[in-house]
Amino acid sequence: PAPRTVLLTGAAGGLGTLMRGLLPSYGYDLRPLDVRPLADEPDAVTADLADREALRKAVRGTDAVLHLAGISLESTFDKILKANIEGTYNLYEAAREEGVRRIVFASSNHAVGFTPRPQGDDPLIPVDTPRRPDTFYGLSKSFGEDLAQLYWDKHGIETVSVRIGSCFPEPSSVRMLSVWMSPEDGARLFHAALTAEDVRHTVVYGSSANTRLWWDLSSARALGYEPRDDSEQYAQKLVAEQGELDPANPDHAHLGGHFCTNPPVWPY
Ligand code: NAI
Ligand code: 15L
Repeated sequence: PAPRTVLLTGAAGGLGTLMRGLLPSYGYDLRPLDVRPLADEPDAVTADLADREALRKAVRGTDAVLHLAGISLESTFDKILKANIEGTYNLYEAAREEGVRRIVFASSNHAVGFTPRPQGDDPLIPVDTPRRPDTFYGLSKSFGEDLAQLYWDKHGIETVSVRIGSCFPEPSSVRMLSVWMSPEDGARLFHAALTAEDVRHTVVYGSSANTRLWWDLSSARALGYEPRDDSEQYAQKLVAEQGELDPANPDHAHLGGHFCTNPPVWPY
């Protein structure tokens, strides 16, 4: 049966807030969790991913987890280790102990961020391109994908790892024209990832059907995902403001963009 009750970790974050708005219309009953309290959600669980008992209780009785919680930018290795690496391990252990069989993991393009971006007629980047993290943050997403594979092979827990590009209401840079995922397409993709059958551990890129797309969406489409949006409607304005990407500029050379050169740092 299709999952109904879904634990949403990172529910207070940007993407979590967007998904709290969009996913209920697909029939999900979301159980929000975040280390930051969610005042407007009476059923929200306030817990840190370090709290194994709280995680075990939070996953109990759910059909699936949409795992968005964690540090979403670059930080010190110690902080990334605690929140993203140990935190994701704690979540998978809780799922194993409580018999939850499906996790959708918010991976990131920064797991492969040092991959040169396609230019001209170069082929799209396939999902099995070697991982080339651009930050400790990207490294933690690479770890999460390996953890997901281990829990499939060893424990039969299925995961779709979604290497999200940039999921915000609108793209705000020329790079984002290539990697943007509209929130509505994000909800479509997470819905497909939660419901597709026999996914084992599948890695997909998460973006809209952008004219300037850099990577191959075929593994996402194989889940039943049909993106409807294209960032090109924002191109004229962004290119007028910022210019086209410059092949000689190191900030523009790789999939991960400025994360490769000067990554934004987690402020907490
Ligand atoms: P965000 O930073 O707005 O939200 C992350 C949430 O996780 C925050 O509410 C934070 O309080 C919570 N969190 C952090 N550490 C925690 C811990 N130890 N225990 C419990 N909760 C904790 O990030 P955003 O943009 O919403 O991203 C969500 C997820 O998607 C992240 O895992 C991020 O790495 C991933 N992602 C997001 C992209 C995007 O375009 N928004 C792109 C690629 C990946
Ligand atoms: C990410 O992984 C970040 O979480 C998000 O804030 C964006 O910066 C995105 O990548 C991006 O590559 O634009």
